[in-house]
Amino acid sequence: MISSRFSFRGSGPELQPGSHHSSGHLGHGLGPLLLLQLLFITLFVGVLVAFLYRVPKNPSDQKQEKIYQELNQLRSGVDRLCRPCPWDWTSFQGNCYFFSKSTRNWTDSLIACQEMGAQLVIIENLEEQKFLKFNLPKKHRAWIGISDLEKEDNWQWVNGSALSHSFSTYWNEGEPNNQEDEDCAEFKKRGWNDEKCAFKNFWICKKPAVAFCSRE
Ligand SMILES: *[C@@H]1O[C@H](CO)[C@@H](O)[C@H](O)[C@H]1NC(C)=O
Ligand SMILES: *[C@@H]1O[C@H](CO)[C@@H](O)[C@H](O)[C@H]1NC(C)=O
Ligand SMILES: [Ca+2]
Ligand SMILES: [Ca+2]
Repeated sequence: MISSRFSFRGSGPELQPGSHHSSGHLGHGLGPLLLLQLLFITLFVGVLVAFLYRVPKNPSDQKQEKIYQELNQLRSGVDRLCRPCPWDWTSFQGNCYFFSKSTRNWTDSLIACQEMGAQLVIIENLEEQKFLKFNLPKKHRAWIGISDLEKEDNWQWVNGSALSHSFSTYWNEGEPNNQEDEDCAEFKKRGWNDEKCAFKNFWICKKPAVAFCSRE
């Protein structure tokens, strides 16, 4: 009688009618049966707990996977929309360069760059010098951000820094010659030249690339 309280219908051969006969002597007959049932219950609960413990992990893994995928989609979307440089500008080593298609005198070129949130180009190293040489349109000469307007033969970048002596090789042969008073520097494929600042020339602007989408 007691055993039937713990039993599950059809859960095993132990519940055969024969086993009821042994319910006469409580102490001996029920012992192994009850133990077996408890063992099954424990096992069942154990498996259930293990299963329940596992199940919530899967949806959260899937959720993470989904978030990860959405993040990737978002990122590629940003990459498609995000350009390190504006249209018509060329990107090089974290900066953007604008090669003008019209001409202005040096002062107006300086202003044109400022109006685009940039600077008349300051050349920092040989790689940049080579980049400009390669990218300057054929037959163009272009203003760069250096002049000796303040003091003759004292070449100064537009941010106030003096021209480093190591850059003397960037001048074309025989330049700067200050022929009839030339105080503004122009970039030519063969090397820099000092030119009259009133001369209408092409020009080159430079500004930092947009940092968060600068990987290319
Ligand atoms: C001017 O620009 C150059 C190149 O970016 C930089 O090395 C230098 O420190 C700047 N000078 C000043 C005074 O900001
Ligand atoms: C540059 O051109 C502007 C007009 O476009 C003029 O007002 C200015 O005086 C010129 N500057 C020089 C240095 O020639
Ligand atoms: Ca000069
Ligand atoms: Ca010259």
